[in-house]
Amino acid sequence: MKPKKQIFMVTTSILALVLVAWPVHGATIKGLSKYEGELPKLKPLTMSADPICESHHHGKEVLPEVLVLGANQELANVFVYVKSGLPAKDFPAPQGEVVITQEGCQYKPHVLGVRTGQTVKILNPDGTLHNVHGVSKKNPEFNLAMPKFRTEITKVFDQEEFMFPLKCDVHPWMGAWISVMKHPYFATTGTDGLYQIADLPAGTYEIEAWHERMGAQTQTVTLAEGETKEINFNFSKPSK
Ligand SMILES: [Cu+2]
Repeated sequence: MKPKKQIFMVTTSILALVLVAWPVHGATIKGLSKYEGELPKLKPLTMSADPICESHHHGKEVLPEVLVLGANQELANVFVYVKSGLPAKDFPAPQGEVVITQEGCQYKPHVLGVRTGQTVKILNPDGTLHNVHGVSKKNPEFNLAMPKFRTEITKVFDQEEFMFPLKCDVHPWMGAWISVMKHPYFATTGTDGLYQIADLPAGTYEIEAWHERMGAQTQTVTLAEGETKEINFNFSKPSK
């Protein structure tokens, strides 16, 4: 092999190696949601209408999920997502399935995002009758009885639809919120109040944070390739 050709081949190989080892990194937004203001007194749920539900909690007090806080008023169940600014294209198909379980006659998770076309598995390990009622508008409304022997059903939502309620017609305290998303850029805060949305292409985005009782708020962010920015959200009780 001629030395010139050899040098060319070595250079090309090094270049290829660099490209493989140094892929284009997506941008990330992350942050914290907190609750500000006076803490309302939440009334514990009464599950005595169904002794099976009650028995799952072994006498422990169960609070409603309308306001779930961490030790320092970190706010859980805030759904953070990219509201606008994404390129108009189809995003990669969702990986795996989403599981909603009915545990101690409460939905877990309480607030969630799923992708259009993604399989949603709804479980009933409670050993009692639940009725899964999705009050969706863009997707067909559904109402499915889950007697104790019916421990699993699956649903797929074809239409993008923001936050519709899921409720149980047997146990009026049961409720969850589902958002059907056409893109993967969303996250729900836990009791640490934290969220993270990764792998975003560079761009300017409108980011919305939604809470079932305290409404939605938006912030605009511009992200360069590979950049990480922090966006925090403070929520307080609506004035009326
Ligand atoms: Cu139920």
